[in-house]
Amino acid sequence: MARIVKTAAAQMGPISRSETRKDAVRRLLDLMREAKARDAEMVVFTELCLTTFFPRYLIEDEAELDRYYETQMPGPDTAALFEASRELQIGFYLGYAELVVENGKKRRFNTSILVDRNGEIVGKYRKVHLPGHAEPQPGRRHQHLEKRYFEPGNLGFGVWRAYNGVLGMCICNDRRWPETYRVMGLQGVEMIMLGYNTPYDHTGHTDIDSLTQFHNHLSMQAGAYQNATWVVGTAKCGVEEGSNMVGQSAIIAPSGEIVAMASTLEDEIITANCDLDMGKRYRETIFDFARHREPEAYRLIVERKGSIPPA
Ligand code: CDT
Repeated sequence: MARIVKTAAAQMGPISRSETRKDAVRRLLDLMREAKARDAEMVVFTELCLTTFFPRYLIEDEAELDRYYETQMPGPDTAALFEASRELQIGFYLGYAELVVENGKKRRFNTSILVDRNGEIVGKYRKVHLPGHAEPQPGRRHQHLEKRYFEPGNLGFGVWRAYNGVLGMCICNDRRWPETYRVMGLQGVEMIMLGYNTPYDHTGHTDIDSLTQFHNHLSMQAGAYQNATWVVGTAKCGVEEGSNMVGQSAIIAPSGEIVAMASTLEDEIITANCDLDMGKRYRETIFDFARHREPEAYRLIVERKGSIPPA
């Protein structure tokens, strides 16, 4: 019997710098209700979906910076999402900036959580691959200071038994790295959820940046196919405070095919009935990891790296 998860990706249009947490949560609740009306049982929100994408600014005042982070989840402004989840019986993935105090020291992470249909958190992930810089770059129209405002995630790439399957999470830039998918693939992941904020001018090289939409889908489609998993990629997009960000949120099957894609640059729900059994035929044939992977050969290649003669 098929294991269908009726899944929604909740793309968001821009969030302005003046928009409050309450405003953003109101939009998320509208998206959640629409996902439910379209019969979804899980909705994937985006990366840092409670505020504008603040790493584009140099923020030197610590109190001002702290306001972009959540110190509790659920917190006073986000509790409504958990209540709606319970009431509507719909789960969600949510990306947010997390601030924790450990041994008197502030630690900051770019985080996502997986919530079940009863409003309970079942998994937490902290973004591993942080793009951009720690120091502002001269000449850039928009900074990308994730390396300043977050430390690399310290929870690894876990997977969780939920929704009658094995689910995993990653965040934005993680989707470009094969290791992200493979570490979860080796744990039998069946669906990977992720949110992204991707400005078109993210490398500063116009020829590369003109391929932003292609590289967005290329990364997720390759990750899905090579690891026989569903990938649900949800954008924050459109022109946010002058930064033009890619949309095309997509739900991608283990075949690597896009089965649903957003067509606007605004708040938009897309849905698909994702059969978690669909990856099985790939895992039993072309991507039977136990039969066809050659970990020993990979180890030898890595070890020999130092002995490659200089060009
Ligand atoms: N948010 C995020 O990770 N964005 C990056 C682009 C910025 S690189 C300076 C991405 O890989 O989409």
